[in-house]
Amino acid sequence: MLEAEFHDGEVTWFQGGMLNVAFNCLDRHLPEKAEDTAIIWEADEPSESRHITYRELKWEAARLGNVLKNLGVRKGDRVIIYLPMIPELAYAMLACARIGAVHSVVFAGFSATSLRDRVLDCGATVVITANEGRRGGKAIPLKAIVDDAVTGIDSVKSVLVAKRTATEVPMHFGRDIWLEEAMLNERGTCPCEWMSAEDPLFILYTSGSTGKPKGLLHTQAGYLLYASLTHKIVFDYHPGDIYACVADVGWITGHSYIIYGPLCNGATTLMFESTPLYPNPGRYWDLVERHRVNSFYTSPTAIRSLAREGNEWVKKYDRSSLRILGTVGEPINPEAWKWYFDVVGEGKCPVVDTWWQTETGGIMVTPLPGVTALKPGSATLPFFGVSLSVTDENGNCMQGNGIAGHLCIERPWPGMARTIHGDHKRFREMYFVQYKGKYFTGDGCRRDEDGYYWITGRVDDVINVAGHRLGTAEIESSLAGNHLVAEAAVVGIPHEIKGTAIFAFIVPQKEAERMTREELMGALKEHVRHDISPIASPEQVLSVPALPKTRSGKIMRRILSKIAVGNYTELGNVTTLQDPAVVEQIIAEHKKLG
Ligand code: 7RM
Repeated sequence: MLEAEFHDGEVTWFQGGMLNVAFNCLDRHLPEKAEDTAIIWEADEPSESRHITYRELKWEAARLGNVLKNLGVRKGDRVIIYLPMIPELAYAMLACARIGAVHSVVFAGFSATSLRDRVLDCGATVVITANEGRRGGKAIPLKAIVDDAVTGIDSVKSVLVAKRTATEVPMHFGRDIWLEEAMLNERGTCPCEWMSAEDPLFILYTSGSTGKPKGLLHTQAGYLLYASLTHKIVFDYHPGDIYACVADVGWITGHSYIIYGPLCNGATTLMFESTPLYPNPGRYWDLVERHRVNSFYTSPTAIRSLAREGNEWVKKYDRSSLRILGTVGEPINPEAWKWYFDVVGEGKCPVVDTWWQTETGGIMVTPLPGVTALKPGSATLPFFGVSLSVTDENGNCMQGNGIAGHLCIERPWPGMARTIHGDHKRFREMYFVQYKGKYFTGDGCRRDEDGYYWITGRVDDVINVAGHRLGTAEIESSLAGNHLVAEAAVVGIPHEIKGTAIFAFIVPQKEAERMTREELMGALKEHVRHDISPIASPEQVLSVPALPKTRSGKIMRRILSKIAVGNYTELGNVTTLQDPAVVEQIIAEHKKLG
C-alpha cells in the first residue's frame, strides 16, 4: 500500500492500482443517484440558483472531455482553468480527470502576470476561462486578462470561453472557442482513461517562503481517498445531507471539499459564486435557509467580518437545518469561535476547526463532531493515522504536553502532495530536509496540557492574509518591480478582520520624491493589486531611507515586524546589522504615521 522514503520526500500509495477519479465521482453513483442533486449552484444574485443532478454532471463533464480531446489534449497534458465559481468549473476539472489531463485551477482573482507565470510553469496547451466573472455585483473581465496573460506563449493552442454574462468579448480566430458551442457538438459519453494510482491529478500553485509560487502536484488514488474519507468523517456526511463549503475552488479547500471529496461520497455540494457581504451580511444564512444546509464550512475572516455586523443578520434566517459548522484557512480567535458556535449554531452545532494545507491535500488536525471535546481556538487533535510532532528550532522532537514549537508530521499520509511540478529538489528541501525524517509544515503550534494543538501561525516568510497564503518574497519582488521603488521588505501585522495584514517598507527611487505619502502609497497598493492580486495589496506602505540588513545582506524582517506595530524597544540584537543607525531612521519614519 505505502512505499516511501519519507526522509527524501519520496512517497507512493497504492502503487499498481488503477482508477479514474471522474468515474468515482460520477459514473459510480449513477445506478442509485442519477437524479439526485450533485451540485447546487448559488449565483452571485441570491435570486438565481440551479440544481445539477449526477446524471447531468456526468453528461457535461463527458462532453467537455470530448472537446478537450478534440483539441489534442491527451493523458498527462496540462490544462489551465481560470474560471469563476460557475458549474463549468466543476465540469472542466472532472473532464480533465476523465481523460487523464492534469488541471491547474488558477483563482479568478489573480492578475494576468500571475496567470501567465502559472501557464508558463506548467506548460499548459489549453486555457479554460469565461467572458466575465460576477462577484458581489461587479464584473471581472476574465477573458481580457487571459488575452493579456497568454500573448506570445506558443504552448497555448486553444482558449475555451464560457459565457457567464451577455457581455461581448473579442475572440482570436483560430485560438478562441466558445465552450458552449463546442460542447453542443459532443456526445455525452467519453471513455474514462484508466490511471495509475500515482499518475498526476492536478497541480495547484501556492506561495512559499522564497521565490515564485510553487506548483504542488497531487496524484490520483491517495488524494481521492484522503479527500473523501476526511469529508465523510469530519462533516459526518450522511446520504441526503446538504453540504456547503463557501470557499473558492481556486484554493485547495475548494478542490478537496467542494469538488472531489463530496462528489466521491455522492453528496450534494454547494458552489457559491458570491461573497459573504453581498447583497448584505445576511447572505450566508439566507443561503442556509433556502437550501436547508446541514454542514457549513467557511473561514475565520468571514466569521469575524460577519460578527461585526451584528446578530440580527443571523437571527433573521432559519438555521434549524444546521448540524455542523466548520472553519479553515487561518487560526480562529476564541471570540470569533464563540460567536460562530453561540450565535450561528445556537450552541447546538459542533465547530470543526480544521487545520491543513495545500500540501496535505486534506484535513490533518480537527475535532470529530460529537466525539471530541471542543476548545474554542484549538484545532484539537490529529485525524486518524496522522502523527504529529512538535520540534524546537534545532529540530529536536519535544516530548510531553504544555510545550510550543514547530509543527511537523511524522509519517506519510495518502493525501500528501508528491512533488513540486518541475522541481523535486525544491520539494525535498522545502519540506523534508530541515527536520530530518519529518515533514515540516511551516507553522508554529502549542500542545497544551491535554495534548490539544493550537496553531499559532506561520514561522517562515509566508504571510496568511484572510486565509490566503502570500510569500513575502513575491510581494517584495512585485514592489521592487515598480519604477518608484528601489528596495522593499514586507511583514505581517495583526489585523482585526483579516487576522494578518501586509505592512510594506520601501526605499523609494528618486522619482518618488515629489509625491506625497498618500500618492505613493496609493500608487504602490494599486501596483501590487494589478501585478499579483487584490489580496496581496499592502495595508500600509512606509518610505524609509534604508532597510535593516545583516552584513551578508539579508533583510532582518524580525526588526521590521516589531517596528511595524510600534514596538520600538524590544528589537533584540541589532549588532549584526551592517548599519545599526538605519533602525533609528526607520523608527523616526514610523512615528510620523501617528
Ligand atoms: C487549507 C488551507 C495553509 C496554511 C497553514 C496554516 C493556515 C489553515 C488553519 C490554519 C490555523 C487552522 N491551505 N491554516 N487552516 N491555521 N488553524 N484551522 O488553508 O495552503 O492555503 O494554507 O493556512 O498556516 O500552513 S493553504
